[in-house]
Amino acid sequence: MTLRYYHAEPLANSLKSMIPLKEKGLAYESVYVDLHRFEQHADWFTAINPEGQVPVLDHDGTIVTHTSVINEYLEDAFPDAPPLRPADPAGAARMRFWNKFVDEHVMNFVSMHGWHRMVGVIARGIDTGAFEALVERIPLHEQREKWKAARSGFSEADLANATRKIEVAVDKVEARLGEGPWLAGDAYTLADINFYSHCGMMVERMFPELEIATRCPRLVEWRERVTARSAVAEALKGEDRTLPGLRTWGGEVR
Ligand SMILES: N[C@@H](CCC(=O)N[C@@H](CS)C(=O)NCC(=O)O)C(=O)O
Repeated sequence: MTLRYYHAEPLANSLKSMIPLKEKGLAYESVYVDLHRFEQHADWFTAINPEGQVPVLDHDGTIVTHTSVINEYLEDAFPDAPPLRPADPAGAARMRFWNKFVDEHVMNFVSMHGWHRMVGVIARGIDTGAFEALVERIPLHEQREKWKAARSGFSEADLANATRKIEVAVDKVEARLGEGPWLAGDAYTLADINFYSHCGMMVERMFPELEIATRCPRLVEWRERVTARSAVAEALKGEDRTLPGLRTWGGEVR
């Protein structure tokens, strides 16, 4: 049995499926895809994932893409490994409710601010002709538009709306954590990993104006519990080739 995981820096989507691999103790070959060099759009990579995005899981030749799909695939393909999905239908439904919430109402909004601050700087450093040639190679229409928007700068209205979505999300999670220790109930699940990777781990650093420490004390305490897990600490040690000044997600906020 071989598992190969194609990924970028340990944050957002790349972190979201790396944590379950570590939590389950599954040995895998790690293939770093350098997004700063646009390797995700290179022919060798689009031959593996025609959508030109990371992460990708290759399990004995079965290619699985999209993090929520990868994570449930791991649950089904490795039933003897420590589970991250509740066994009872109600618990599994609660976990999927939160996964859907993060995938649809959180991920893209935190991502927009990250792209505005980081990818925009990279994109503006490329001259117009070279940039147009790079954009032409991007398979997904939405990603082409996102690269263009990052280069020109997202509109103030879009950024304000994204911040509003994040405010709603942190308040919703804070309220939920008043009912139990983890998002789906009594057990740590894929839902916690999802919210942590896309928002929880960096929301204080990226959005100091939200004053998370006073506004969401339960979220902060939950974040500490997730960070303290050895599988999470292991995943966070992964390679990070982001220029230090551009580390809006994992480190400094510009
Ligand atoms: N829905 C996908 C989203 C994947 C995604 O947005 N990946 C980003 C990295 S976090 C990417 O590959 N970005 C590079 C690009 O689109 O050019 C998933 O859940 O895996």
